[in-house]
Amino acid sequence: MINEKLEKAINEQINKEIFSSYLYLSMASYLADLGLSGFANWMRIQVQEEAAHAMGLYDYLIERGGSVELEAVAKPQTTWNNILHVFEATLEHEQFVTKSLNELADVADEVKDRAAASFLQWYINEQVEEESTAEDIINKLKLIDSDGNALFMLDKDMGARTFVAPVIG
Ligand code: OFO
Repeated sequence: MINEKLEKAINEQINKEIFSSYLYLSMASYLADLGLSGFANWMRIQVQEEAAHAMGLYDYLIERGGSVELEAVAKPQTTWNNILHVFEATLEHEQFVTKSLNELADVADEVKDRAAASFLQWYINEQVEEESTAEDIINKLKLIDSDGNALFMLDKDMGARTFVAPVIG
């Protein structure tokens, strides 16, 4: 049976992952409104990734004999200043999630649940890639600046992204 404090903290993280998915879904619609279908596609894949992250924690909690207790999902922001602002907000959000996962792993350590700590390490490692990908896109957008052709090419690249279900744990 999983420790109650850890169960509560994992439930809170499930909510954050679902919110991430919801936030990126909102960003995808903003990007589609800008006519950037490739970027919108990229963000929609991100939506699926975040939903998979939430489900990984959901399944883990059940596997450990805990109970999933879903909370309300907050309304996400619906508009940004421009495309660069979208990815800066993405990076900021991922940094928030990284901090939250580190705190969650601290709870697992505190209650001496090594299995949970080991499981959560996958999520912490994943954040390195999540942050670095957002940084990479920000750098490209800064380089492109107002070059419409370069933005068109990048949008095409972003449109090629496909969903590969993450193997969690
Ligand atoms: Fe779930 O990795 Fe982003 O938030």
